[in-house]
Amino acid sequence: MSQKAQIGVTGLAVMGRNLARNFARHGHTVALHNRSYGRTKELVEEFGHEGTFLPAETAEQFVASLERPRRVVIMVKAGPATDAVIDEFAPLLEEGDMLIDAGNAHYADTRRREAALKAKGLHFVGAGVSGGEEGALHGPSIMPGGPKESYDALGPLLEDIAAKVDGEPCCVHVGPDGAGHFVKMVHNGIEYADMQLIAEAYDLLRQVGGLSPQEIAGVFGEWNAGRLGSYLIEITAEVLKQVDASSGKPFVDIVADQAEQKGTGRWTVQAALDLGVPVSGIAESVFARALSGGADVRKAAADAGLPGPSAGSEHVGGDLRADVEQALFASKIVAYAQGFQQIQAASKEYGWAIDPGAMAKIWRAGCIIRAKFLDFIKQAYDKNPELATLLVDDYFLDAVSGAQDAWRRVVVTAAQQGIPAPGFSSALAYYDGLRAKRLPAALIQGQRDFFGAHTYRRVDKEGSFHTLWATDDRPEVDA
Ligand code: NBP
Repeated sequence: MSQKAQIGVTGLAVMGRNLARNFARHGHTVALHNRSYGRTKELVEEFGHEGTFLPAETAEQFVASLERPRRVVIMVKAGPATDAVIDEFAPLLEEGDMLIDAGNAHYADTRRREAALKAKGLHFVGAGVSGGEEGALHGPSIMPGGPKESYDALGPLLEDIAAKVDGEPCCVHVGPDGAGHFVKMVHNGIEYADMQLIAEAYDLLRQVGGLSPQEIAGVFGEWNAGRLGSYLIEITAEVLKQVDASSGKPFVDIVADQAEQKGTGRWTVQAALDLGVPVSGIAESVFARALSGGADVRKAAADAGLPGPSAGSEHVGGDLRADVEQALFASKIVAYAQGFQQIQAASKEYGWAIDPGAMAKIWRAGCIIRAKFLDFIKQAYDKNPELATLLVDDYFLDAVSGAQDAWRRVVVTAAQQGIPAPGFSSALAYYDGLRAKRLPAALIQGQRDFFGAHTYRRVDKEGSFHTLWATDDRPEVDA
């Protein structure tokens, strides 16, 4: 074969197909492969005019059509399918060739695959890709991990097809082995938290403020022009405007109120538990979806008539809309602060040396959480890459200081009116926990020492101590 492709894509369902078209539209010759040839054929028939494609029926033909070092993008169902594809292609590749897993793999799988392929002289790049099918076609946010040297050969192609902000690509080498998929996972976790907070804001405006979905769409439209401006706020207004054609009712009223999940939010929380990072905003959003989906438990509660507050009370002390905007912004800051803290903790744990400001930069377009707000996060980490938490950066400190009275009023109103607002209230509890001079953790240490002789540290001298409790026959010790 004379003509060679700069990049190949195997796995041509909706995501792979659009990524392949995106590469081709940017002038790259793209080798195509799919387990079943039908999808490959379809792509060439429908979109062959968009660029230069080299369709292959077999893995061998596909590999032979690629220039060296070979760059093979895998875009198949995450899990065993990815391993099957790696097992098929690895024996056909040569030293220095690259396998790029652009699916939603768990970062631990990526670490395992990278180590195994490194031993064979191959470069394995776990690349997070966000933006769904539209993003894949028009410019996703791309979070590639893997060896730094593979980025030299791969980065320019990925940067070509990535979303751009002021000409800058939303793609950067995140860090070695599983760093890219880890960051993509946390991106999705933050997305869960963002969506939950927006949903709580809607619920309060509707239930307390008595606004209709159309009116709330207007409120979100206004907010979108301000500091909350983001893709998720924008689409929320669109969803709330929608009227169901068959019933004439607001669309939001005819949808079953049981949120589903594919699992990346859950992975984020599981990883955070292992790292000991309190991502309460993300966790509450995952649990809120689980609660909504627990039809049997919700029915049992409804059947038993679990009582709510005896009398509803008005929102007191401020304008509800303005207060909810403040609560939403402050809670969002907390969720992002927690997510970035998780990225920093993992970076330290695995030696990834991730630049948090660069993550904020590549999330500014192409991905689901794209927002104006990310510019401020980037600036905060540019000023201080070691920032312990975003909450202490001047911009965010000012924002939460300005929001906190309204934020507290909103949480009070939600509690008094019996409206669940786990995102707003847990974010506020986290904020108060961080700023507390003394936490009741001291009492927990006492309890632990009492029942398990786990010892404690003192505020006034160094060392570990155990107290001789009334029921204890061990002596008081400086352990
Ligand atoms: P799917 O996740 O639906 O996977 C379908 C593709 O996987 C087809 O090409 C299929 O081949 C291939 N495949 C399967 Br299934 N088992 C295989 C095996 N054992 N060996 C070889 N190929 C196999 O596709 P998608 O929705 O395009 O998503 C692709 C990846 O991108 C996933 O990891 C997904 O999580 C991720 N992602 C998706 C989105 C999105 O919005 N959809 C967004 C971001 C990331 P076949 O045609 O022969 O059945």
